[in-house]
Amino acid sequence: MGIAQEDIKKFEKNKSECDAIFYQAMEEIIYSIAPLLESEPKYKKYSIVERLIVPDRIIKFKVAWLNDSNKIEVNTGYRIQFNNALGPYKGGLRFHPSVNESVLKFLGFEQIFKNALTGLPLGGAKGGSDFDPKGKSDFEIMKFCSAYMRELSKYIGARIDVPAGDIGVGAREIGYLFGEYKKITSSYEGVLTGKPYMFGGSLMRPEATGYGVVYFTQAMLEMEGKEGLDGKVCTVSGAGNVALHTIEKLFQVGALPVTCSDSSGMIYDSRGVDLPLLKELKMNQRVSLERYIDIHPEAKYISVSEYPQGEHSVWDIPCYAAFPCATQNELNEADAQNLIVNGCACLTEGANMPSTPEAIAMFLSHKIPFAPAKAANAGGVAVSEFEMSQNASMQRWSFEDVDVKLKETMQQICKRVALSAKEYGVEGNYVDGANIAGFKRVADAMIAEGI
Ligand code: NDP
Ligand code: 2IT
Repeated sequence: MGIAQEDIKKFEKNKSECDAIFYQAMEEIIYSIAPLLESEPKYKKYSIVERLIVPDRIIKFKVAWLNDSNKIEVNTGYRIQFNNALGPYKGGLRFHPSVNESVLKFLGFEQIFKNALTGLPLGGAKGGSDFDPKGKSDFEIMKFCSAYMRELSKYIGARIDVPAGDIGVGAREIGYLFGEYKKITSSYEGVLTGKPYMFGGSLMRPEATGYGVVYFTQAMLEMEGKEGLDGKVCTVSGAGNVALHTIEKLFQVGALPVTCSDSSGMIYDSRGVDLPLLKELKMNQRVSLERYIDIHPEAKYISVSEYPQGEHSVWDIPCYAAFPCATQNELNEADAQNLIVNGCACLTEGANMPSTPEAIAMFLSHKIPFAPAKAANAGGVAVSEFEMSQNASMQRWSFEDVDVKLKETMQQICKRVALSAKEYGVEGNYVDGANIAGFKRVADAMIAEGI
């Protein structure tokens, strides 16, 4: 029995306790790093895997807040501080009804390796709440954020733990969270990233994840000797921060993004999606994508109720490159099959773990360049670190400066990942390359820091 099988068996007993989504993330890493564990006995000697899969601490608390009808509502808040071997805990906050401990554990675990891949001094964490922002008034969002921060403020700090946005948390929520932190502590510090520019946010943080996704894809296509994105039809899922800025950068590099989606359905517009309209609908009005066809009746809207469970009709559309940018496990084996049959030449994960293990295996077995989330969407957290640097030194960097640094960072990550894959005998496998390179950096720091 090989080292990976042994490790998997050992952790199998945790499966029922920790549950499927965290196990999925953990299993992928353990399989990927098997060659490294074989060749470097120090990682076994220092029990790095056993230590890494358990968060440093899981903070769970009640969030009671007053809605607009003067009724008290109660939600659960979390912050999972996973590992701070490389720097302060860092990672987003997700507000979505599907949030639970296991989802945040998977996200926090992935974040450790993603942050390590950036080469920046960042540990890994994730937090959030089962609070559903949909349909809430601005005042309700404000009251919830204040109540959530009243508890969270006890555990974070500019050099301790620096949260940011994720699903359901953007500049508006970060603004309210920052305001409450400031009131409680009287401290004006870079305790959150993704802040509005007027009080310490970095230029380009809103765009960073999506732009980084496209920069990574360009670097990977070049590395693999494939044609670039110019003139190519692309499919994108999601219609939030990551999806819209991926679409924006795709247009800028001459590609034609033809789809997007939200939790109620998808839009297919063969002329290229109307980005200004999408921004108006999803960022300003916060309404369903269905409204797109009021303005563009010739585009196609397919409601989620129209396609079978587990199938995502975005992936039925032929494309050169596909960009899942909505949520976890949104692209399954059947979707991968559809994409490949229709000639898809490259897949880049904008969301965290959007592809199931079976879908990933299908891409890898067809030798189609596959950019895993922890490498491809690291541009967001990288620019978060740039925001921390600017706050700490009381400086403001220009949009162009941040853009240049982001592009360089994504190119370096791509190189790092490709080299690791080559070194460990899996050339062209960016999934294993990312897991190995990320693990190595964290593991070596853990060994050097003692237990
Ligand atoms: P947003 O909240 O801005 O947007 C999320 C989008 O995905 C919305 O269009 C939403 O639809 C859709 N969506 C969410 N859940 C589901 C679901 N269960 N089924 C179908 N559609 C869904 O979030 P972000 O764009 O910030 O995040 C998207 C992904 O990118 C997440 O996986 C996140 O972890 C990851 N990510 C985000 C980063 C960031 O900087 N923001 C950085 C790195 C990764 P609707 O509009 O109907 O709610
Ligand atoms: O998944 C992610 O990398 C994020 N949600 C962004 C984290 C951050 O701290 O900017």
